[in-house]
Amino acid sequence: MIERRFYRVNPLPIAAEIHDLDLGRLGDADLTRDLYADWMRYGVLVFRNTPVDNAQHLALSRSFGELEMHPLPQIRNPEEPLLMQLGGNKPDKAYVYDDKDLLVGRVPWHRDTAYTVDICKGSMLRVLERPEEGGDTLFSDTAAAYDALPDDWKRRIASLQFKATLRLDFREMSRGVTWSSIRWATDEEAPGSKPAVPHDMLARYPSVVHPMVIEHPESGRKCLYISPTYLDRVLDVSDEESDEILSFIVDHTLKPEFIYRHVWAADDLVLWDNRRMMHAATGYPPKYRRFALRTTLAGSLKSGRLYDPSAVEAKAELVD
Ligand SMILES: O=C(O)CCC(=O)C(=O)O
Ligand SMILES: [Fe+2]
Repeated sequence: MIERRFYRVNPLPIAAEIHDLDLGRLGDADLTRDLYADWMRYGVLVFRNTPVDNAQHLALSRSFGELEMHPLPQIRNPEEPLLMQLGGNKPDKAYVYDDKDLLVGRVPWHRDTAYTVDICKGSMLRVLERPEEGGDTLFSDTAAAYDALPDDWKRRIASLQFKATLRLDFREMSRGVTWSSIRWATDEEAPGSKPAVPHDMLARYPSVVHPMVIEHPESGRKCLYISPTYLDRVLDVSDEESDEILSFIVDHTLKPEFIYRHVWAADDLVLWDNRRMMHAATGYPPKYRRFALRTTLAGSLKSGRLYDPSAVEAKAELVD
């Protein structure tokens, strides 16, 4: 454990735990500076045993930047729209993976809001109701993954760009999935689970383009900026080459040495740097409940552009 003025840090191979944070000091300039430096150092901060209410969740998040509402209005918390919510009384559609795992709330590898031009800077998640089984969150450190790439791969991808598109039906995802088959659960298997979001909603989010490699604006470290869940293809190469590059890079970033698995305990809060880390949710059996709230830190990288410049990016206010 490393002692800081208002908390202690326990560095893990990937990520670091924050213990004994003095919430009474929130907003204090020294505390904010220390926390921010640790966030940049470790990429993921796991605040253990830190019971917060919604106002404190927002206040702690604001120590790391300006907040924004989630671009998808249907997952904003009705009382506090700066919080997005997962699960609870509105569980996700249940899927059956590999003909055996019946799960809700599984989310394959991604970066938050990677289907927008301005990918968010980070997110802070708090799980208020935990299932008895599953419901873990995984993180991959794409700065460490970049550093470990062979030099010829670093050169090969240095100036490549990829196309990304919002997808909410997991059956349509291809990259970075960790199953070989997927189908919707039947009503007998998971009664009442709701269908995926309608396509007119998706049409409001035209495809975007991002660089494969970014230089982190604060640490200067290079990061593999891919977001497998929303990834369509690499631009300006053949289909075969795009597949070859993405298979290699996605497999590489998912090697165990770059991954932290967070098993949620009561009163945990987890903050990730969305520029450096990608993440995934393992999901849980639909007989259990899980309820989570998350803040989103506004993006500042401005790395993206619309794939089709004539498509106007729909603003959240336009959505009913
Ligand atoms: O449910 C989780 O553990 C993580 C879900 C997720 O991708 C997110 O909150 O951004
Ligand atoms: Fe996410």
